[in-house]
Amino acid sequence: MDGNEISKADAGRPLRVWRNARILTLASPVRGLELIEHGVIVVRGTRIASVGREADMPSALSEAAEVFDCQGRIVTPGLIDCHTHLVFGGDRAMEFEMRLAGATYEEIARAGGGIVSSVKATNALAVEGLISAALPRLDTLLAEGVSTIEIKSGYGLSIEGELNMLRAARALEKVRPVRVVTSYLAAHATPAAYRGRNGDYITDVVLPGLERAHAEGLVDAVDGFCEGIAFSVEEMRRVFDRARGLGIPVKLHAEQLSNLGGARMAASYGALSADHLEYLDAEGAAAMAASGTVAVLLPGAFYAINETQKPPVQALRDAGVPIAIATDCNPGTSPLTSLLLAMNMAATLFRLTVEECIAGATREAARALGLLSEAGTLEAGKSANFAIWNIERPAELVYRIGFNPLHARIFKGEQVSA
Ligand code: DI6
Ligand code: FE
Repeated sequence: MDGNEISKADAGRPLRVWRNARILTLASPVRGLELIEHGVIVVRGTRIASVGREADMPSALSEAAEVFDCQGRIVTPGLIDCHTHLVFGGDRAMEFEMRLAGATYEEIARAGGGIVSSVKATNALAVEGLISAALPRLDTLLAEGVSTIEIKSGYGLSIEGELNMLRAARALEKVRPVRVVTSYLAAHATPAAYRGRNGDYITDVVLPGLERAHAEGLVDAVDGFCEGIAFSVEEMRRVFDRARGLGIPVKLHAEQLSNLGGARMAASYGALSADHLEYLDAEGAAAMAASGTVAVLLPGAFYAINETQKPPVQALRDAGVPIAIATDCNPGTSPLTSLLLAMNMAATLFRLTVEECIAGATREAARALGLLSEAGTLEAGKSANFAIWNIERPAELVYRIGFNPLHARIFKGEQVSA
């Protein structure tokens, strides 16, 4: 269904109004965290019809079929987690213990642990099992006001395994009130049978798997892990060339553990985002700015692997690169199911401002998913996804640690329980 069909479907629906709200629209970077006091959000069907001050919208309340009183609470766009590996089997608690005993993430990966061990646990599950495994994680995110989530494949590493992960990701949208966006990440690690033969793995699995997944309508974007322990810039080009041929946007895990120039290469394909970026240099930032590629910062992974190199936040700002924040929820390097905590970490560890953190989990996260025309801000025409919070100041969303101030979540114009 495209946007026009939706608005046609919404056209005859009654108006519903949320009033007495202090609204953070995030619509304009210039107005920053300015609140609309005594604000009103008018919703028709699944979409926002208008947003403004009650005093300026005299007819809004009288025409409404239903009026909800926000009782002076702050309302933001529904949060968007734009980088997760939410679907997987098993866990990696044992590796966590190994790291505490001194092993590094790269050593564990090279010894056959790491991503490859999650592949075994993931491929042991059918689609139903993958859905069940992911649901508790998804519910935790939704309970914090998340309305849109990106979910990657990448723990199948076989054509069927990758397809099953993407089918599970798509199915989550049917069983919970959430928008799911998928990324095909077969180029995440090399399975044991292809050790040392990345090129063959790309030829035999990654490229034909992409064709299959795309034909099934399972792929919204193509991703890769560009790293010394994973895929080189040249190998990723082969994958991106195929994505381009199929008309699918790309994104990349780049410069997480070393600087291979992945972000620059991704930018040359007009990538939606380059993610992690701890080792990004000024040249990479300039390339991202020129292509409008969003920097997705993942402080949960930085924290969990005890990284000390911080992403070059000031260089990103200076170059004018949009910055988003996500959980990177995954069993290895970021077993994190709190976007609010990721925002707190981005502020405390990376020194992002409160405004950057809130925009990073709303407007800029939508941009990173190519969804800015329908999500990420509270503006007429967008999906009526918002979060109502028990807070006095926007900064409370970022400042608290391990506290969930969500009062209610509205998804497509309906209040939903989680
Ligand atoms: N970078 C990460 O941090 C995760 N994937 C990636 O490409 C790690 C995934 C894992 O260790 O299971
Ligand atoms: Fe990741």
